[in-house]
Amino acid sequence: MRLPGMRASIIGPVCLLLATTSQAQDVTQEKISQLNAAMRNTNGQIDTTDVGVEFNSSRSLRAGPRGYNLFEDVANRKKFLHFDRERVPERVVHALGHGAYGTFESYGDWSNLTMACWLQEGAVSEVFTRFSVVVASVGGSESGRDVHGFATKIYSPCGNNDLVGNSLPSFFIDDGAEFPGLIHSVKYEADKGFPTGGTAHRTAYDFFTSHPEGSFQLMQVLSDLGIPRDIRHISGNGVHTFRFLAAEGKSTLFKWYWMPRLGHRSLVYDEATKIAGKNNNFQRVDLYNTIAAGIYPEWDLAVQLFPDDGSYMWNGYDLLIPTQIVPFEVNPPITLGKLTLNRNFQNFFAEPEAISFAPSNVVDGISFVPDPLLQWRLMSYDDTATHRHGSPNGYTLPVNQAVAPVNNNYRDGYMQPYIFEGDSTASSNNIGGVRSPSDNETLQFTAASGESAGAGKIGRYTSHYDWFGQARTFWSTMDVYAQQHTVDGYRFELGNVGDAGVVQRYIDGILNNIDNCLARRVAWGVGAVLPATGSGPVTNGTNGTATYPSLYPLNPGQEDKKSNAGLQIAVVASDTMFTQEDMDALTAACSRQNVSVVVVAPRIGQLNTGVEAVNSFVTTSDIFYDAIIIGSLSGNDTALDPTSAGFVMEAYGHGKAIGALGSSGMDVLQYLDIASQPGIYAGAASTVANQVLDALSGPVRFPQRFPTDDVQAICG
Ligand code: HDD
Repeated sequence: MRLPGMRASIIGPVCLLLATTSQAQDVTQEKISQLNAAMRNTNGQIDTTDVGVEFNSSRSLRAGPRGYNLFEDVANRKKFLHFDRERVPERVVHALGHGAYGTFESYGDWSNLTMACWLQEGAVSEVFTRFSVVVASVGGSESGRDVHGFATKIYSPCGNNDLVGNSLPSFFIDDGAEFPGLIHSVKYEADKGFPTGGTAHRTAYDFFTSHPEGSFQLMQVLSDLGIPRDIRHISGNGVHTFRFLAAEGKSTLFKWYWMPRLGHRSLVYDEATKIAGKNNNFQRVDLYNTIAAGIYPEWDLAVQLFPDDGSYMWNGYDLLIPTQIVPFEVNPPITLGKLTLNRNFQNFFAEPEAISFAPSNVVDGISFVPDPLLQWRLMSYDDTATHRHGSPNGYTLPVNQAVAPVNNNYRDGYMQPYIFEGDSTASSNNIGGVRSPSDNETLQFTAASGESAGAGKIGRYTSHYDWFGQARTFWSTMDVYAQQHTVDGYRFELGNVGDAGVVQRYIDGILNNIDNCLARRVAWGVGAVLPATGSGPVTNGTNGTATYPSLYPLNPGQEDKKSNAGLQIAVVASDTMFTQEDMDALTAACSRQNVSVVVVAPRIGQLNTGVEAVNSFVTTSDIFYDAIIIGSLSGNDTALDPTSAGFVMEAYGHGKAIGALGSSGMDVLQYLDIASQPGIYAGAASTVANQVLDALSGPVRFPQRFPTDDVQAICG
């Protein structure tokens, strides 16, 4: 398997000894049995109170058919008492999320690196992955521009191991003490209650202006990487450096990544905002439906390795700074195993909502480094889970339970579900309670052997490094279309900040330190003062600014050919447009690549042509499809009705592949005045289907159609 943006030769050893299907079934069954023990099936059962007394909960107890309700309706009062408390606090960040179960399979024996049991030869573990967006509350839009969370709980035989990462490889701040301030600033403004779910406002940019270390992260969010099509096409990034511990305590530092086998796909901003309004659940629908259809997304677990000499430095890269990354081109990752998501949850509240992750949940063989962002995370997640579950016993909820045995003296507390036998409640003891492991039975939570606990004078330290360098590298790596989208991203955000002082400070203090032309273009678009030409660095491709293709996997040609599995193509039809024969030809070509063909017409149901329309122009919209095909027109028609034409032209404006079928195809495209543009195809159904499918796995979009700045005029 080649990773995006990498040469085959830099891939590390991939032992293809894949776990057998039966092993995967066993670990899945083990977790399912645990979940089943908690399942309740009320289908067809008689309604009862919570103490098992049958009653008709749909009618009030009243003093006669026209009389007052009686206080004595104790059963219904109890029902309300429960209903009024059905909501638990939403997560303070990453509140909006969804997820699925699956498996993790180790590609081989990684005992040279780590004792972690889920990374040994043939190891297969059940997992649950939750995807999320950071800022929006529950009920917000999954498609809004934001970092996406990618948290995986590995129910391994040696205990739960959580990998809690994001869709982007760096972060906004480098010290966890600033996290509450960061989150306060990006959430709605305290005195107004808006905007919810976005950073295009004053407090956010005031924070960003005074935190230049986050300039690289923010640029990534404002590029198309900040608006992924769905979560099957994002990567997961651990961001920090972590520590592997092998036998004898040998320490190797690592950074981890989930590399999507489907490649990366993103929206364009106009689509993202429209999807947010028309179906704010688009991403969870995509995951749920593809898994239900047997199209399982997969990611490779890749790690970059760094020798641990106690300095936490590698080739000039500071491994304790989470705002900075180590490009794959300078430290190629190796792939250790594969994550597959293959099973939908059964109950949204009890599973994706009730699950709680913590980067501190690691097994023997994985440990931490003194990165001050990570160190605060090691405390914050369990704390917030305790608040959210209203109890420290959240780890006993079925979705959180380890499949490994859990034996300890964590006793009592709100909603303790277990009845522990015996009188011993202390470790260690001599009267028959839990037994303490001997030193050679566990190494957990130890650092590299010989490392000292302290590293200098006690103090509150600020790191000083080249805050703008990696943002500049990212900027230089994007092609001109991606740069234009990112400029528009800055313009949208700064154009909504509403405080000219903050806007100017961001342009002069941050953007102009990254690239003078970028700063001038953004300033031009938002009516700010343009920084003087040459007052900031200029990256024009000739002055040696590094570019690393792996940083921007959306550039055309940067990835391996993408799989189209789970994508959707809309066919525009009507009572006189499109034939069943063409439908059969399209379906035959598309189903080979697991792509759905959805017929959209003025009304749902069977059309006069015999074709079945599953969506109408009222129930759906072009933004939900990856490409559009126009059915053949009957007779000598060449003109599309305005609704169909609007449907096609919006997709055209979003850079999507467009096909037109039959002898009318080319005429219709000429009528729409798009016939000579890239990504436009006309002809027989099977030919057009293959051209559109090729476009979807190749360039994906045709950004040449998007308007671009006159860079020469703005930057000189
Ligand atoms: Fe965090 C949730 C990822 C920094 C404190 N974080 C949360 C989730 C993800 C991340 C994916 C959602 C988990 C879920 O689905 O339940 N967070 C990250 C990454 C970070 C990061 C990749 C930087 C590398 N986070 C970070 C810091 C702090 C927190 C610095 C605090 C010091 N994060 C939290 C939290 C949350 C959380 C407040 C809210 C809900 C939860 O934990 O369970 O504890």
